[in-house]
Amino acid sequence: MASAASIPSSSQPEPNIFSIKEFAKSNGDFSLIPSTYHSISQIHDDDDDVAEDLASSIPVIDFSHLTSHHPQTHAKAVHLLGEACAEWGVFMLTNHGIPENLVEKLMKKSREFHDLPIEEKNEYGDNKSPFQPIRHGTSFCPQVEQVHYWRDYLKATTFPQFNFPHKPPGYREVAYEYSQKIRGLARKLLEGISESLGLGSNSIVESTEFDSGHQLFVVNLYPPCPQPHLALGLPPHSDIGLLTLLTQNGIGGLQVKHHGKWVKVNPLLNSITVLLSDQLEVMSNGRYESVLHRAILNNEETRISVVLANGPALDKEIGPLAELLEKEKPLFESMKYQDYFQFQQRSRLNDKSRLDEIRLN
Ligand SMILES: O=C(O)CCC(=O)C(=O)O
Repeated sequence: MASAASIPSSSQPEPNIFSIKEFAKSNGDFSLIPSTYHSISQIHDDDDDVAEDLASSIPVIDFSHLTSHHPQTHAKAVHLLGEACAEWGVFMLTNHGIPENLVEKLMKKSREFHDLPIEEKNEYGDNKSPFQPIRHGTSFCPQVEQVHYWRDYLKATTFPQFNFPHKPPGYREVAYEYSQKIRGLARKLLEGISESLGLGSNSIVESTEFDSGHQLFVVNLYPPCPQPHLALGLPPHSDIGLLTLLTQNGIGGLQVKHHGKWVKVNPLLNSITVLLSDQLEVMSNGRYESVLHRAILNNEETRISVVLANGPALDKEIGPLAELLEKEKPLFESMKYQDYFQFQQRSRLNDKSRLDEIRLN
């Protein structure tokens, strides 16, 4: 069971924290965070610069244009999608058809899940296997980290088998509906992305066996942090799958790296943020890069983000698409998705370190 540790001073050992939410709750009004959460250097680093002016330049893709039967409208949307993938690796998806009230219910139930007594959440305690179907835990992988991150998570594999907690009542049903809808969106986006690469629309879907592909449903909770300038919710990293689709509870915190600067993502109302992930960088042979992103904190409000990582089938070996290799050399080694997934989930989150390991010179 999670024991609520008290704030450390120099003479106290660092606390062993099982849930940052419980830690924050049981410590009341504290103003200093444990030093094991100091993930941002106090010395100003150029690498940390935020380009305020670029936030409004994040591309917007209208899903209804992408699925339009009008050939010119569709072709223009495919072109814009290709530009967004090549230049940003992130975009906001509008007119996607996911009802607003479904997202509202999802956020409400996600909050209720994280508000359950710790004993109930511990039923899903992360046993360190990335293939455990439902996992609850804190930070990213505390066993291998030097510094920890100010977030708690629920992770569930929701495809090809749907796994999800039965508590709070109604959460499972809402999550099922949402996960199905997100898969549909991801499939259509992958078709558009294939076309934007000059390939047949089914190229990525077929070569990844996407219809039996893996989907990881992640519910992040970031409690208010008294020293948000010192800690991070999640450090810079790229995601493992093909496409990540993200929604949040109206509280900002996501930043993406663009041309060496951090850019805040301020999602348009009711939009879904789409992040290009590592398997897409591999398959496109580097034409479309996965986007480096991080979660920053605030000291006032609890942030929740619901993040669905849509990947290939776990047993599928993924490498640059054969059609692209007719004219160019492969930039990445091929690897089974399950090996990539397992390694990433059990390592320290660190930029694009996993992808760098399969990059060919
Ligand atoms: O909460 C966010 O905005 C980012 C979440 C994220 O990067 C992740 O879950 O991998």
